[in-house]
Amino acid sequence: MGFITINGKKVEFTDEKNVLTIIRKAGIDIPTLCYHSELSTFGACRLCTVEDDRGKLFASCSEEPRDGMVIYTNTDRLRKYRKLIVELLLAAHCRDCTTCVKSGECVLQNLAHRMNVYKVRFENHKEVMPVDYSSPSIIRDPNKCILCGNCVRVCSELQGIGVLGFANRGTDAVVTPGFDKKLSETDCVSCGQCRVFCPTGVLTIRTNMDEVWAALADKDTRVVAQIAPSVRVAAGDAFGLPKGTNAMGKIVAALHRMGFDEVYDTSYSADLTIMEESAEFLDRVANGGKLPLLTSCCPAWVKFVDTQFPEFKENVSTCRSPQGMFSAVIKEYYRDPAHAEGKKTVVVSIMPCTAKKMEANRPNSYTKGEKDTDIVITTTELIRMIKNFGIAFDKIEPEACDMPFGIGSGGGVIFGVTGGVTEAVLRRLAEGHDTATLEAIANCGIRGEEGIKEAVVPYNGIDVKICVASGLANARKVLEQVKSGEKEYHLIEVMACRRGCIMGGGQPIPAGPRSKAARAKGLYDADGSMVIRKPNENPLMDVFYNGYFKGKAHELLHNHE
Ligand code: HC1
Ligand code: SF4
Repeated sequence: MGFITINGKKVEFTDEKNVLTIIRKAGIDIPTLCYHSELSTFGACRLCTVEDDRGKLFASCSEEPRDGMVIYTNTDRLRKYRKLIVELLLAAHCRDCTTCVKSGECVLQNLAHRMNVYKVRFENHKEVMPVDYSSPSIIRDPNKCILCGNCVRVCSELQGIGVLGFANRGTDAVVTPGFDKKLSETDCVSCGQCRVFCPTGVLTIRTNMDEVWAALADKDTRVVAQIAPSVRVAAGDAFGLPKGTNAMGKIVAALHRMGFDEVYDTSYSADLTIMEESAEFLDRVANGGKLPLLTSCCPAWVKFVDTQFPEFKENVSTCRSPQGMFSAVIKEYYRDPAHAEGKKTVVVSIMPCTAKKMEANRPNSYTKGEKDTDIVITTTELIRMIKNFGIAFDKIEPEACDMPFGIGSGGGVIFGVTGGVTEAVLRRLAEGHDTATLEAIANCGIRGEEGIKEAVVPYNGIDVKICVASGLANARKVLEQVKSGEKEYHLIEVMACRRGCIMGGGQPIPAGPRSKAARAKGLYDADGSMVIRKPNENPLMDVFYNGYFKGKAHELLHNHE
């Protein structure tokens, strides 16, 4: 423990790794473009530079705290220094702020405003580079790059893939995929985490909002929405609701106002996933099938296995994701002329995830030659549509989902946070449904912030060994250990994003470090307040397996290649 004096005030520190963290802890908003607490320190932008009592300038992100240090964060000299940095960055930056998707949320734009840079004194002589539209999920516009390196570090350090890197030197330096490839030609898994960490508008979500408006405007089209679990605890961020607020009822109401004919909760098909995946798991255990079983809901993870660990392909569950299952079920229902009433059906999936756009376009996301999910929009696009429609989201009264598919269990809702799929499987397999049983499952080791979690759960005479990982760099570690024989598991759940879909690449960019915890709590609270907590106790499961869809589970709920 020690003290440093910041702007004349003594501040205590303990194990903070750099001066910048202590400055922020003291409630001072020091600017940076390249620092992120979850990534290695790069020290490139120099905006977090501070001045000490002897007039020395240093970047606070790369300086270890020392007891007795005296620093100033906002002297006249520092203001001029930072303003010049921003001016120089803008000099080499494209100037289409009015139409840039990032406008209003761009860190560089905000800094220019804050520092009163109202005119860029220098001409931009940089050659205009082509924009990469090749990915179904992410658009990459290198003309807006400020070389902060965040995307490079996220993709290699958190996701363990390393699609992006630096090339060339000096004023020719750029961030690009290797050999100047397009994103679609690389091992990019469409997770969108580079977009979350990009401070400007280089990496943005490929949007599909106009297709949704077109479907809504067509009177001969039935537009059906499904809303993923984690959308409900992030959408409110954009409308001033407290972090992690469960806004599901408001989202449903907003979609009804916009003209959606039916609105559903993806938790319904998450319950179907649990029914199918637990059956597949028990079958593999009983009949010597490939183990460990790897979950298949997260498309970025599935692509990661395909490209990085093809030897584990057969371990991946054959279950479609909840998105895929729900869309296939809706489409099948309305293929029946008795239900269709002469209308065409368009399924819009509202997801926290950019990779779901890629999943919807995979060859195995078609049934009977028809695309299951027609359009995927992210939470961020949903927010823009709600704003565009002029809905006062904070005031709109909540509404319930529609029928015949409008019931999901709490087990389905917690899919949105890492460990949720496993927890729901364990609920399915447990005999009881009393609070003590559910609490014992919740406390078996699969909840919490760690990137890799393990649990051993006794079931039918065997000790079921489970691993839950989030972040693909962690998933790589786990698969390497399984490969080398160092670890042995029966079930491995992976979500590509840190803490799962709540931090998906299509979510609003979290404001502050508490967002992750607040979103997770929002989902666990939503689960806790539900009458039906176990997927197998959702009354619509029986309706599915013994009613209209009897005998169709295999065709609709599984991948067939
Ligand atoms: Fe997810 Fe899933 S939990 S993958 O993170 O299995 O996107 O929220 O919808 O499909 O249910 C995402 C979330 C989501 C699917 C479910
Ligand atoms: Fe890397 Fe994910 Fe970005 Fe692709 S979308 S470049 S995998 S961080």
